[in-house]
Amino acid sequence: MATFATLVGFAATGAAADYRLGPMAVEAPPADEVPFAEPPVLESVDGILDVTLQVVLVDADGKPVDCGTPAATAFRAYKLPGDDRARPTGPTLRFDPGDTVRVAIDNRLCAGDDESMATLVGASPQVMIDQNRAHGADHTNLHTHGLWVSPAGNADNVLNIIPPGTRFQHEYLIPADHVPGTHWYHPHKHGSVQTQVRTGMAGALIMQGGIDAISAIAEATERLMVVQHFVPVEVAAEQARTLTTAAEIAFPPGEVTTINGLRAPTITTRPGKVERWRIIAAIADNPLALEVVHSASGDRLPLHAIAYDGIPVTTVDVLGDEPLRLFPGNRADVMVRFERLGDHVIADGGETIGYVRVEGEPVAAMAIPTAIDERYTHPSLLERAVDRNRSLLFSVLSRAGGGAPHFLIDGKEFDPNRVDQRIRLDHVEEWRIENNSTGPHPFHIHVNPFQIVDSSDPIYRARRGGWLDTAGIPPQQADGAPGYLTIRAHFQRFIGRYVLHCHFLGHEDRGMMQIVEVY
Ligand SMILES: [Cu+2]
Repeated sequence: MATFATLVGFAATGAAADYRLGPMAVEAPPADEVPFAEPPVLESVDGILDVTLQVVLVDADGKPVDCGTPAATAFRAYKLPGDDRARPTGPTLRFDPGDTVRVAIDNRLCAGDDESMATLVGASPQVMIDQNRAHGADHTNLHTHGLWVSPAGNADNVLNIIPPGTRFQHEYLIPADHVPGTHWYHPHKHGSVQTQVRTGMAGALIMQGGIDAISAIAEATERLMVVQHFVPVEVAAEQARTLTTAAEIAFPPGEVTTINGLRAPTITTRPGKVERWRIIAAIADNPLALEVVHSASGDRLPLHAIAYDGIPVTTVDVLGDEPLRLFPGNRADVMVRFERLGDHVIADGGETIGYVRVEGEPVAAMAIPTAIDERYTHPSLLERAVDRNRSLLFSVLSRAGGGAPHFLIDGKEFDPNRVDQRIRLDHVEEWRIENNSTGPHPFHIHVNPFQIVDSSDPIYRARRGGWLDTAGIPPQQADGAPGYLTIRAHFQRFIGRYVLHCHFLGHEDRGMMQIVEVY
């Protein structure tokens, strides 16, 4: 197997300053090309998926590092117990609606990576405000981003904390009527979410069924693309201390973009082929702007989006003139047809992150759907009576004396002991979420997804009625009015406390999060 260093493109012995490689060839894969590959897949059997994931600190070859022997270039990773090396992307978990999914997290990170966690455990409420900063990088937990499951107990409970040296068993009962789709898992321990996600802790959750059975989709070549932005552990730790403005924390420099942990991998396909890509923005910051370009002509290939955030659309969204924009946490299932021979690049913001080489004999004509039957997605709430309206405001306030600003929702930083939104079970609510910052904040709410009603961003306004679980609240408008996103959600089935937050995870770590309680 290729070493971890090869996979993510870092020198095994490189100092922190060497982690960023030079510019890649932009039109064709290099001579020593990396073939496209996917993470290992673990699939449910007879309705049960039972997995243990070890959380380990690894060296540049993916080998676990003993505590007390810091490596120059080390990452955090989800490792399978039987493997002697971790891969840079966690294993893919595949299951069906109605399944029971058990994930044990065995936290083998080194205690004392961050001493400040110890001072917070058991701290008085007056001290708790201090937790709204980067801290506790060796403590973790698990979030199943996009799954409609219980937020309580040992299910999708992100208020849980798994200290180093401990193991915690999760159990997710997947509803039989869950809309199947593309989701992902990552840690969500407040204070260390950004640093853990950008040093390697992410993997795909694929719920099978639904639109997978539509013939044009079933016939397409399916590929998973877990897109990650990597920095080594010591760089993430340094940046957590030194990057202070809202923009620096949301758009940190120096990340290496990978697909399934591979730097600029090459897909090989045949002319006429239609492919279905499950793309996951498994990132903490720096949104993606993805495009596929035919190298010889410079033409951008249309991407046909059949699902966003794992939830099928009803009218297929054809992206021709614009790149596919994904905020951290977003997913898109897109279909793309390769008609012409030759090399193509997959680019993110103009930087090459992959290649597609089209060669060989043409295949028979393959279809791409233009519409998807509404029975495959959530029933629309646009004509439903609204039980309650709410408004929320995301803002950033500079701190007296300097340093990182305060990241606020409704004027307050996160407090785990305060319930910010109490919601009746089964209510349909409409929320107007405003942003008076100069940059966007990606809004994410756990458990139930939401439907777009309106926005000051024309891209979202054009997608009125579409479903998401993460959407950028646009920045303050030219006339000084706040940017806004209006959504509807149906708070179905699950009671308990969970969270809404900014998915620029460095903003979340510093306080841009609220507790929701459905009762
Ligand atoms: Cu934010």
